[in-house]
Amino acid sequence: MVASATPARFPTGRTRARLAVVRAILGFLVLSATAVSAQDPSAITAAIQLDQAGYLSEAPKLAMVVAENRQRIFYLRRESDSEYVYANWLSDAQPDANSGDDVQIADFSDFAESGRFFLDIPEVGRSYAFQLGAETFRRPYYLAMRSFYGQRCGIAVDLGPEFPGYRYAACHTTGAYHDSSGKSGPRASAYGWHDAGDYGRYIVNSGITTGTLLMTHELFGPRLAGTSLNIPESGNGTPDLLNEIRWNLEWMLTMQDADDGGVWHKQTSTAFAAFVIPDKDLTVSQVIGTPRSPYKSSCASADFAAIMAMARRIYAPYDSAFAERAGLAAARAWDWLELNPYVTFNNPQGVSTGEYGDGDCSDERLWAAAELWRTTGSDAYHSHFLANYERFVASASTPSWPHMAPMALWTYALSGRESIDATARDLIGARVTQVANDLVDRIAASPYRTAMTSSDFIWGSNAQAANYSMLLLVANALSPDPRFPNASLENLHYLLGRNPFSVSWVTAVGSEWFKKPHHRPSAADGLLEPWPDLLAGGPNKDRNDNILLNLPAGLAPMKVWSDHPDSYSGNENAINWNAPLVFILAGALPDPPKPEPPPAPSAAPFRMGGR
Ligand code: G3I
Ligand code: 9MR
Ligand code: ZN
Repeated sequence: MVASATPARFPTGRTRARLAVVRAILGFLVLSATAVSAQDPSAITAAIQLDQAGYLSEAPKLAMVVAENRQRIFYLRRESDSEYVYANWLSDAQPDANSGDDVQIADFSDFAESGRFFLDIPEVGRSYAFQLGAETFRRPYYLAMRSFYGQRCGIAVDLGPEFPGYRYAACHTTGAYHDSSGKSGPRASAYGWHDAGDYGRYIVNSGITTGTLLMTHELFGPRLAGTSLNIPESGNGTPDLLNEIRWNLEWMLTMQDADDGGVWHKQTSTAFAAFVIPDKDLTVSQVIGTPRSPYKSSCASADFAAIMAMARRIYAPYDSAFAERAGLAAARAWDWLELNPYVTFNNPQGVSTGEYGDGDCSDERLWAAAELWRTTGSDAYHSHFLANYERFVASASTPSWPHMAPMALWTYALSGRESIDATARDLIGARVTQVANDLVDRIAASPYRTAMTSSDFIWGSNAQAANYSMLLLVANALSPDPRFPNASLENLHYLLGRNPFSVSWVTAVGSEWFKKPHHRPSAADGLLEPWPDLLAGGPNKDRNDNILLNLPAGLAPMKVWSDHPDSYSGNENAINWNAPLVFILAGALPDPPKPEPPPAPSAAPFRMGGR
């Protein structure tokens, strides 16, 4: 008996009959022969690669096996008593170009029970235990979103009894205007999230991050309503997702020049901080500009306008005064942008923190126009969008910090506004569906069942995997198709352990997560485990740091990764990477039994001030 080359998602009738026999005979033999070794945790093998958090009962459930010792059959056992519950064929091994591995697939999609289980392959070993159920991703969601609390600047942070010792005092409380900003003297330095493993705050990266999180609320808010993030604001009547985002919005608002409405690019020290805990970094957090008039940059101002327009409509039911403040700020940033559309940013002399430089801000501007129109319905924004969107459609795929057109197109198509242009809506919808269909096919054809192509393995590749899934979920919102959410889960499984390293790339999620992020608090706090809930940048074939450069030559793209604290181009965390993780985890949660949607935003157009 030979396993089929491509395992059918569900065994065919004949396979089922053969399997029944196999289960009867081998199930009995293996039960008695390997129950002991299956219970023995030392039998856990990295050769069985699976989502260490687990799978949804209703979705496809695949694990990967990369072992010299080719086996034919795998068993599923209950964690509590190692009882055998299911068996199936392993697929033939298929060569995977991204990793260079020969991958066998263990498909247990037709096993629909809930609980904790592990896979057992005689002669290979057993897998980590994982969960099956509808709520599998509730805790990963909680952890991934709560990681933003752990990135807060300007306030004492304490993860509490759940993670004892993970805390720091209020940090970076001294702010100033850098010469390049066009202003001078001390200034506020409160609020915001540390960008990554460094302590800088950057408007451009805040833009995509906050936009992704606000979209999470707009698409999946009701699923999250019951999940407290256990943050200082919890219980104040506003959803915790919005409470956490507000911390960053308040910082972004401080970055708008009150004199003209433009927005500075970043607030950081002039060089990256030493590897110390946040409150021990005593460098001054400086507002850094272009460094000639007009000092503010177009990409930052456009991202800011988009975010504040979103905040205008999303916070209206919870805090109307704040929503109005955001709306006013958005309109002013847009007006500045009309006068200054082409001001790009490069690090001024003497500044070596992250650049987030982007030579073309027209996509960010498109996003601002789309969000402003979605919130206000105003013709001025609409005509900018309609005059400019078309050239972005044909190449639109996933967003990234320098490429925001996808977010612009998505929000336009999702707006639900009556004044929507039908041609634009249909063009965008067709493109999103086409890309989603292509991704579904690509995932199905890839032995590791990811959407990743070899060119995706660059700095932050894990976020690219998450963003592919985000696109699939947006496509599902535009035109529902169960293949889209199912495919989105496949990239998530890759991130949570179904990868050549058999590692969960999210700290504190799964059984064996990466341990040494390029994350200053984790490196400096003296605690054994890293801070929880951080997504690693992931494999990076460009090898932009010495750790990756020193790995063996000729590694396949998916293998260029090392769990080393100095590998900032593969093992750092970043807010714009954790954000799509939050989005896709929210997308993997069940709808609430009795849907209680948050109060709908008022149907009347919002006043943005001055318009
Ligand atoms: O856009 C090109 C693409 O066309 C090309 O195919 C590809 C091949 O290498 O490169 C792409 O450019 C990359 C660019 O990011 C856009 O994604 C660069 O190679 C790559 O070096 C660059 O990396 C950025 C890195 O900063 C260096 O500037 C990362 O995206 C960005 O996430 C990272 O951000 C840092 C901040 O500067 C500081 N804080 C930490 C944060 C995360 O590491
Ligand atoms: O710690 C920095 C990290 O946050 C950035 O992503 C990375 C790239 O800009 O730079 C890191 O800082 C390193 C610097 O670039 C080179 N010297 C060593 C620094 C710390 O490892
Ligand atoms: Zn700080």
